Amino acid sequence: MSGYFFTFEGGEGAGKSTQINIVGEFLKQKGYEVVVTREPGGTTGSEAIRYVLLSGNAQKMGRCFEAVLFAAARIDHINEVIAPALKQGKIVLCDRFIDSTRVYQGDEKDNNRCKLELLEKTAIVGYMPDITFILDLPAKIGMARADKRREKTVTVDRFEKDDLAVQEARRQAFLEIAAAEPERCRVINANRNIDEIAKDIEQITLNFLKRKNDAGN
Ligand code: Z5A
Repeated sequence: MSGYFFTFEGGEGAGKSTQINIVGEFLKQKGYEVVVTREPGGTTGSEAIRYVLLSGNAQKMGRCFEAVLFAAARIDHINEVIAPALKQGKIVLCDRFIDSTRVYQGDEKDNNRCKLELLEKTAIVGYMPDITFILDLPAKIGMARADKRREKTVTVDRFEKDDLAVQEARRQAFLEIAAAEPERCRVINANRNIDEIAKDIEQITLNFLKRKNDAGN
C-alpha cells in the first residue's frame, strides 16, 4: 500500500499553511488519513536545523552551506515522517519541499544548479511529490499579508528580510519550475479569496485520487 505526497510551494505569505489546513480537513472528512507537515521541520532534528537557518546564523557560510542544511533536514524528515506515512497509505501534505531549495538556494546565474540537483537526488531518494501546488501571487501582496500576520506574532526571519525584487524573482522561479514540470506542478492563482483557492485545490486533489482509484493504485 502506498499513499500520496502533495507539496505546497510559493513565496512568503502566499497562503500555503492556510490552504494545507483546509485541504487536510477536507480529505479527512472524505475518509483519508492525512499527515500535515512542513519544511524545514517536521522532526525534532529538522526543527533544530530550522532554527539555525531561519535565525540567519548559517547565512554567512554561504548558499551551499544553507542548501546542505536544508537537505540534511529533508533527509531526516523523509526518514522519520514522509516515508513511513506513505508506506502506511496516508496522504502527506507538506508545506515547502524541493522547489523551495531550487528557488531560494539556487543562484541567479545558475552556477550551482548541478550541485543542487545532486543534493536533491541524494536527499529525496526518489520521494518526488505526486502533485506540487504552486500558490502564485504578486510578491508585494504576499509580503503585505505576511507583514499583517507578523503584527500578531514574531520577528522577521532570514529569508523574509529579502527585498521586493528578490521576492518577485522567486515568484518567477517557481513559475519556471511549473512550466518545466507540468505533470507534477499546478499553478494556483492565490490572489483570490481563501475559499475560491481551496475549491480549486480540493478539486484537483479529488480528480487525482479518483484517477488513481480507477487505475487500481
Ligand atoms: N526555505 C528555503 O530557503 N529553502 C528550502 O528548501 C525550504 C525553505 C524548505 C521557511 O519559512 C523559510 O525557509 C522560507 C523559505 C525558506 N522563507 N521565506 N520567506 P516559514 O515556514 O516560516 O514561512 P513561509 O513558508 O514563507 O510561510 P508564510 O510566510 O508563513 O506563508 P504561507 O504559509 O504561504 O501563508 P499563510 O500563513 O497561510 O498566510 C499568511 C497570512 O495571509 C495569514 O495571515 C493568512 O490568514 C493570510 N491569508 C492566507 N490566504 C489569504 C487569502 N487568500 N487572502 C487574504 N489573506 C490570506
